[in-house]
Amino acid sequence: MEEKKEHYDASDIQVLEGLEAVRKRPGMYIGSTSSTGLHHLVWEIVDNAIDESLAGYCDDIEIIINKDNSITVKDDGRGIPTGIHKKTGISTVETVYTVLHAGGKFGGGGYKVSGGLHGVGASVVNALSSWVEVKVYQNGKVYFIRFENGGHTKEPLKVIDSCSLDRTGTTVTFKADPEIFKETTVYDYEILKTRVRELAFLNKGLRIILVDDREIEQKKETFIYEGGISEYVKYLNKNKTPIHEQIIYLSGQEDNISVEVALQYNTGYTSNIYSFTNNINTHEGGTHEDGVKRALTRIINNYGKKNKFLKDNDALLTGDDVREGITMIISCKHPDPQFEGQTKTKLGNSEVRKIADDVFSEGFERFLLENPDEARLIMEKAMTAARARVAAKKARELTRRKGDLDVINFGGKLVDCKDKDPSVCEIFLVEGDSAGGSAIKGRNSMTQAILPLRGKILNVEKARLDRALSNEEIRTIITAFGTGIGEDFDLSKLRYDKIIIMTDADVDGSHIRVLLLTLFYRFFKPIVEAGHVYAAQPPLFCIKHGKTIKYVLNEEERDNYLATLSPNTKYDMMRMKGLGEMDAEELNETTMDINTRVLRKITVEDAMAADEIFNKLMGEDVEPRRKFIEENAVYVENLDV
Ligand code: 1YM
Repeated sequence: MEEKKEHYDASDIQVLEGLEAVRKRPGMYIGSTSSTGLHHLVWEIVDNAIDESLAGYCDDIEIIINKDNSITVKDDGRGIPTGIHKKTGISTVETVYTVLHAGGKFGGGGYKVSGGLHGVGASVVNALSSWVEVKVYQNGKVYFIRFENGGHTKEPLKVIDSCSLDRTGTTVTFKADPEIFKETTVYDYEILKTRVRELAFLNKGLRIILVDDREIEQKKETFIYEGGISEYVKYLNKNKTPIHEQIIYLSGQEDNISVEVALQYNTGYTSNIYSFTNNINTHEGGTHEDGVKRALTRIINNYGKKNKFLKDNDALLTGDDVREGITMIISCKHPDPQFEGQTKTKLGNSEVRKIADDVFSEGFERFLLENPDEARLIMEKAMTAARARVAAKKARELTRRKGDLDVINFGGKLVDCKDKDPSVCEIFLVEGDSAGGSAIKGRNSMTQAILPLRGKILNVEKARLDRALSNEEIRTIITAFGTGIGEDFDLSKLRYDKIIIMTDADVDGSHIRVLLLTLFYRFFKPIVEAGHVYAAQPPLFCIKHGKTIKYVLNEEERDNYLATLSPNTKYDMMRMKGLGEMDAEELNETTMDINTRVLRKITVEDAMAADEIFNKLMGEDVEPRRKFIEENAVYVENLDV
């Protein structure tokens, strides 16, 4: 590092607070100390390796879940600088891991573009770990440093070995502190895998290996996509039917801000647009997404008019028309992104709107000119959507009138709560009339509304908005929520703070949950994004001994509870078959009472995953569905798809 000293000045590093501050208020730094926060630690370390790859020095990253649920992250970059840091007087490695920095540049030179805390993450991870070990391979030497008890340096950086001169990189191992992560310190392989795959898609050519060493048989998967986000679109469309073969890819850069877009239309009716900035999913969109959408609508209309698909006095195609059936990834890399919005996942930099518009319009216009067959298919698709939109509007007007007048019919299903203040109200969407009956009796009638659902909800993947609106269950849900739908949607009109899906813990139950999540994902995404959707967690087992009855949520809890009983107790245990088996009081106590119940907040990722399962099970393509059912035959024997 010494050779770079001249690049530093006092403003490069701002020591804001000590690591102690991080331990006092971990939520401020990693969001929460739940399982989500735990996994966040991994990304903070991985982000530094990704930055190194974006800077052009690293091709391979390996993430290992060790037996003790510590995590090892390795990269083959330059290695964190090992020299003495001018400002702190200790090695740069130690500085990076012990000094809490303001965001922004640390090492000088190239900018950091990866997500998370912009390079400040290493010290945060250290603060929240029982121990951390860092090895740096540099100049033919292996440097080593260890920290304990929330970031206390055990011993300064030292050389512990030699290595070949061409071996460089950083290896970090950390163990999350159970004092901080009281809920759990156990990693979920699938959570890590989903994000690793996404990172590999977003950073083309980067190889990321994920290893799970906790089981006797090691699990190991490698993710590398030479096609980057084009392969991501292909992956997302794998269970859909594309209307054109080629994935359209456009990219460009201006003022150090790069924009990449990949897209493909399919025969479906929904639009799946995912945007990212510096590898962070911008769920709430922002200027990059606005710019691309604006350009897409304009270019298609221009092309349509110029090539006589649209006549002079035809109405213009709307944004929704041209996005029907589109799967699109937008990836922006920005040296200084501003994140806004409720969940800080909306890109705010205004200059990006024009850059994204320019990059997209230039590339997409050329694509349409050079590929008239594909252009025709896309035009026809958008024009059909426009016709359906006009029809849907008529259908919607019909529901609106019905919604106002049909109080009796509506009241017959929804059992509303008395309080009208949305911030305290909840609605339970309950599977079946009998559980619905118990829920009505067991609820707190001031704040808890019950909507019993009969039978299966319409498969919205196959249905456009107009048909979805003709489904009675769906209409009831829309009316109950109060937000309207489609162009009329207004989140501020939501009548309940919590929408709680209450289904059985069996295959039918999860099927209904998937259907509901898909409905929300497609038509009420802002409700999911704003964190209003929850899944109730009804107990899986009921254990009776003597006069005591204990309900437990899962096998682990069951075993823990059984272990607390004396071996002589007679163990009368029953696996719950459904919500309908519980009477009102039991249902209240186990699943509804705000003091004793367990709810799971549904995230957009959950809804996205539901969408994926849904596509497999319900999409038009029979093959993936047959395969899924075959592979999961034991679970789906009474699944009616
Ligand atoms: C497994 C985690 O942290 N890799 C890593 C981190 C750094 C560098 C290389 C690096 C950056 C720079 C120069 C620079 C970091 N360096 C710093 C700092 N992997 C992992 N690989 N040389 C090496 O940004 O200029 C912070 S992170 F600030 F010291 F330069």
